[in-house]
Amino acid sequence: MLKKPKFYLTTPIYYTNGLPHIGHTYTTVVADTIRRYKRMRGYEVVMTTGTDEHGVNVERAAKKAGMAESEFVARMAAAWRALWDELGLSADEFVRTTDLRHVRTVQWLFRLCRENGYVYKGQYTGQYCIFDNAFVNDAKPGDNCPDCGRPTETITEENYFFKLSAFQKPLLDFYKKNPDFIQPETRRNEIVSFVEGGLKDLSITRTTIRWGIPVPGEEPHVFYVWFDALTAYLSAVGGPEFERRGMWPADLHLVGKDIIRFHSVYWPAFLMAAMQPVPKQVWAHGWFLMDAAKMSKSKGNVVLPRPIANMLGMDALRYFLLREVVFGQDGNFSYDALVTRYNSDLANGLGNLASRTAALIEKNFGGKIPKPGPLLSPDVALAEGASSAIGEVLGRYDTLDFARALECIWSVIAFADKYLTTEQPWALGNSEEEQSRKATVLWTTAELLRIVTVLAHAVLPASTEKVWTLLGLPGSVAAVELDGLRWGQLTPGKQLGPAQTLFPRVDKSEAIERIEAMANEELNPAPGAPPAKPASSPTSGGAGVAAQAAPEKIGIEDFAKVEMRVGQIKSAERIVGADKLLKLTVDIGTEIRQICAGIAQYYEPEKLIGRKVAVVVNLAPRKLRGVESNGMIIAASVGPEGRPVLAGFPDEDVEVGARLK
Ligand code: ME8
Repeated sequence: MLKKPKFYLTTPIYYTNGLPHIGHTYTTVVADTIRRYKRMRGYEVVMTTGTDEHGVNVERAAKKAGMAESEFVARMAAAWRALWDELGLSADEFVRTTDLRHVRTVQWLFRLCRENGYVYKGQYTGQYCIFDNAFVNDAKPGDNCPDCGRPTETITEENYFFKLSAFQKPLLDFYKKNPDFIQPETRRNEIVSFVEGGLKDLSITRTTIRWGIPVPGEEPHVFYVWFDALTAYLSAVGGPEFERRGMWPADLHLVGKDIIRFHSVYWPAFLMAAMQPVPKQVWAHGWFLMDAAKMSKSKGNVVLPRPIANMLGMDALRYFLLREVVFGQDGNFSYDALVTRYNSDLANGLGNLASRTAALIEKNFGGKIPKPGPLLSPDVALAEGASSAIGEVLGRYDTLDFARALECIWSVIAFADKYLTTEQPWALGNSEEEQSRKATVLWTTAELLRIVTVLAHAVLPASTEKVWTLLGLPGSVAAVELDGLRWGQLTPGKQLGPAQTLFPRVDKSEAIERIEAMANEELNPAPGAPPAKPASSPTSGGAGVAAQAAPEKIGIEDFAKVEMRVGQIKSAERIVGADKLLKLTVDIGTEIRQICAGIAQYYEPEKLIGRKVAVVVNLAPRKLRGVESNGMIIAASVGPEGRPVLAGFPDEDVEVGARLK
């Protein structure tokens, strides 16, 4: 048997001073999609992710958490890993920069660079950004970091330096010989002109940091974060003995545009200095922005993956991330766009086509794939459309143009919807001729569905397996070889599989409110609360709500934690795009608060002005549909639809700000 070609790809090794948000999830989803795709193209694939655990930030975070660094990073790494597992994104290799295999690799690489004359000892004074773990070139004391905007610190220390300056020409020659090394083109141009501008030597060790990999025999020197972190890609697949595993050099490093320079300048230079093979490609994608700004926990605009996966299923998030933004460019994340795409493309698109086709085959052919009769021109057109989509979609995946690959697949789905609507198999009678026509139309639709399922699998791994089962096809869709995919391979006579829940439609406002509530809970957990657990999602057959635990009794001290006061509504207005929410300003005696309340369908904003209400005033602020809500108005939930009725004080003239006990 022929040996499979290998493909080794990586995500960045993420910092452990926070937990994954949608940006990290994006890179990891892309890597996972490529991995699945390449496997279906016959490659032996290894995907690596991991955690970057050294440096001064971690020292500080561990101190703040009252833990030893090793314990802190072990917990964080476990949390990252657990989340990737939960989201179906576990890599083949998870490398931690505190792993022994990694420590050995860094020390080995350093020794080679030194033996080859590319390392020397020197003094370094510079402005250092402790948040980005990097000296800020050309910054003066008092300057802020150009990347994160925070103040830099002046640091002088003895360092080992790497002779990056010696690699200007080798790097430029390398870029010229390997024009695809840096992608996309715009990033390549940026890097080429950066290197043409001259390269300064780089300090690669620190003596001011304790928490790092020691430079053997040179303590207190520890490795500087980039020499350490980048090497993790090599540690993951054998380190010094990489030849045995046969995966190095990496075929693809996927990164965000923020770290392209480290990957396309430093990393190949380190490897060239050590005379080791350099990676084949670095691909830098753009940012996912929230409200047009980079996400950060302190700005309160972080989007978390788990609540979305719980509400809509992970496939919906994968689809959205890859479909919404052209790979390489920046994009805006909005819950509105996410749920709109879910309903239109997944529920009404793929989900509807699959269940409609299966139901028609069930009803007309006892659930057996029918044998097609003579083909008419609409059938041929559909077959041709699907066949040419195969080539186009594979070409798009090959260039990581996921948005256009999906666009093409979904245009085929739309074609099939139209075909069914025009051919109307449900309107055909039982004569032999009409039965035969019905069989042709339904076989054609089922065959198209099979092709679409195979093509979309890398992006929608869970739901395409369900469609595969629904169509009664053998084995797993993941095992299909894309190179052998052709129109006409669906065998008639096979029985369909059991019905599947694919993408139930959701009410947009409700879905967004639930996602936001889960995200708020995850970002501001109640003290002592257990970590967030996956709830049932509509795609797992439940109603999308976590099962309610039996109510527990609480002591008066628990009740006393909730501070409720009489408030008076000063203004009320609707929120564009949120049918259920009103934005209120409420006087609570000591201050005026902005509070969002889910009462818009039952209360006219104008009639609320002046009304006295009960307000929970010590609830952590949260954002609802992007609007800050600082407190909660108490209302009864009445009837099966949960109509809100505001709690109030009609009999007595109570003072604004009075406490409820
Ligand atoms: O930089 N949009 O780790 P990191 C898109 N440890 N992608 C985003 C994003 C956003 N808003 N935010 C983060 C580090 N990312 C180093 C890497 S590698 C040897 C060492 C993704 O935790 C994107 O891939 O800050 C970005 O490059 C990476 O997360 C940064 O992760």
